[in-house]
Amino acid sequence: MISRRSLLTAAVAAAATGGLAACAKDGGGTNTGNGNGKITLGFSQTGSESGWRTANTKSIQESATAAGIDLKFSDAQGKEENQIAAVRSFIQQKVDVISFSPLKVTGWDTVLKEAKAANIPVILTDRGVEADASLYVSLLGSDFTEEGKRAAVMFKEICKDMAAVNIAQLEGSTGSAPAIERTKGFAEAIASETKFKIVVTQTGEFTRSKGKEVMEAFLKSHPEINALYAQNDDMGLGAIQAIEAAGKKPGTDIRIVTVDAIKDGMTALAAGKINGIVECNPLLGPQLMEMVKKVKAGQTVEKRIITIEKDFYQKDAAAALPTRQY
Ligand code: GZL
Repeated sequence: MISRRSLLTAAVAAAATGGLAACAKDGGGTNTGNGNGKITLGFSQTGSESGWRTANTKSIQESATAAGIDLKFSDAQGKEENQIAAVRSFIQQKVDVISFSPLKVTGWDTVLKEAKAANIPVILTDRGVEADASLYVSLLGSDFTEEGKRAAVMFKEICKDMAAVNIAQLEGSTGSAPAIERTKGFAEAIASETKFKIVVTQTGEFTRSKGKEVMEAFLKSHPEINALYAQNDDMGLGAIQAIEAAGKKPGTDIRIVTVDAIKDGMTALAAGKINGIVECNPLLGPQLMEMVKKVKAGQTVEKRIITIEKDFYQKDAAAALPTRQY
């Protein structure tokens, strides 16, 4: 296990945006008439595409309750238009703070400008957007490019006995920050390694069913595949079903690295069906609620807070499993 450090924040002074810690004016919208003096948070979630997402939703909902924050939670069911509509609804309800995990990086400028005009601060969680950084207060979540690089490091260790590594890549949801950045980080990290080659790549939409379906097609069109980089556990677990149905041994005939480290993924790692997992921690709720309270109080929060995570090899799985929280 390459242990970096457990989850939490290393507040990272915003580099990319060049912005320093952001200080929002007192969170704008007056309470939504609930009259109970509670902070009201409007949250738009992507949907329920994966085990990671389920754990993320649970963390946000339970943390809001524990923090005494009135949570208005909207499940976009995988549709960007539902997310935009939810944010507009939160603006109309005059919530105190808005937060969301964006399905895609694009399409956010207009509604973010509407939130700014309504003086309602926005905190991005989990995933970033391609928009003017002044339109949101902070981004709390993993560095996906780094996760792609970490996956490559794991493959170099896992495949050191192999002369040629013919990689199938299952990408996350098209247009999402994790898919874009995990693809980029991985490609950059293997570029100098002549024995590594991505022979086929396609989105598996972060789901088990699509991961299985796409892997079935991969195995038919590319019998030379001997490695799989699945950008989340769920797609990897679906792919394992396809690999076994094709009479091959996952973890042996096809070396597999996935991302997330949900319990099902860690169980497959312990069983030798996955060779390495890059952790991406979904338990962002407590930090988000802390940030909501600070923003509402007009205090400074870091523009970019990166959750730092571990990586797990098969030898690490058994010891780690009992304490996994998701
Ligand atoms: C990553 C998150 C991704 C997970 C997937 O932070 O956005 O979306 O890796 C989830 O499991 O569907």
